[in-house]
Amino acid sequence: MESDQVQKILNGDVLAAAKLIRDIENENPDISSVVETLRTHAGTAFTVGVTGAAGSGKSTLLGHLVRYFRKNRNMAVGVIAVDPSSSLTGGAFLGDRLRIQSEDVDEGVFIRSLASRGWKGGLSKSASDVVLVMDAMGKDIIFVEAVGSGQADVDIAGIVDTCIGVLVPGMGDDIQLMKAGIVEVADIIVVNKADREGAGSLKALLEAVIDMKEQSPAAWKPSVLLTQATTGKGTEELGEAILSHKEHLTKSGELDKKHKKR
Ligand SMILES: Nc1nc2c(ncn2[C@@H]2O[C@H](COP(=O)(O)OP(=O)(O)OP(=O)(O)O)[C@@H](O)[C@H]2O)c(=O)[nH]1
Ligand SMILES: [Mg+2]
Repeated sequence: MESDQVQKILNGDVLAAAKLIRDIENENPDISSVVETLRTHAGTAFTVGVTGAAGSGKSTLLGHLVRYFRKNRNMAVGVIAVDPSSSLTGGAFLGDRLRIQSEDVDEGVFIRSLASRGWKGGLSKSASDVVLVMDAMGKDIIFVEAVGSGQADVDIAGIVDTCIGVLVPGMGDDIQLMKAGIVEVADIIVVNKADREGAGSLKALLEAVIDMKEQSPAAWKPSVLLTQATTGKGTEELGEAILSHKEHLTKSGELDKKHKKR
């Protein structure tokens, strides 16, 4: 039974994976040995967290990133949307909400939404188990979308290889936002809604804050990108920035370390 389920997931079986993910979401204790077995087969996927305030455009950006990595880079893509309030499962509604066009979804794209309300083990435990399932399925790159609220940013950053923080101009006190932790944990900062006033100055401010931090020359310096997710402007550059960060992690040996730790 159990090895059958493991084998199916390793073969990329969507139904078997969906069932296991539902059990992870419900914190069903019976599945821990399946998860542990899968762990021995996983560890090759590159993982990317996308955090930011509600409505900052994370899902719209993800729609473009899925297309970029699937179409331009021919990679198998997984997407996990952590929804703090509601429970959604599969289907067109999920795709709609994730703002991913159906023509961009083929057998190489697997999307799941997780409701995190009431998780006892916390966001990072369940989300990282779901990442593991998608990794075992053979996905090359896995995105985790989560609404950022200080701690959630930090939680997500702890389970992914690259952390993207999404900000938008005109949300009031920019310095407050930065103190909230995005600058601390993000490898790439996106100023989305670049069509709005103040995007350029927010980018400049972020760059100044980053420059003020003391860093060794070999360390990764977070990049700040302007995007307009509604049109897709800047999103290919975002895809390329993710690959640059991946290359940095690979060359410095950090990627190996992160994956071993997991
Ligand atoms: N003007 C403008 N609107 C945008 C841009 N990107 C996204 N939006 C709009 O912002 C709204 C929220 O976009 P989503 O992608 O759902 O944002 P989100 O961060 O995923 O939202 P939650 O998942 O609810 O936290 C939608 O109405 C988008 O059309 C942009 O670059 N410019
Ligand atoms: Mg969203």
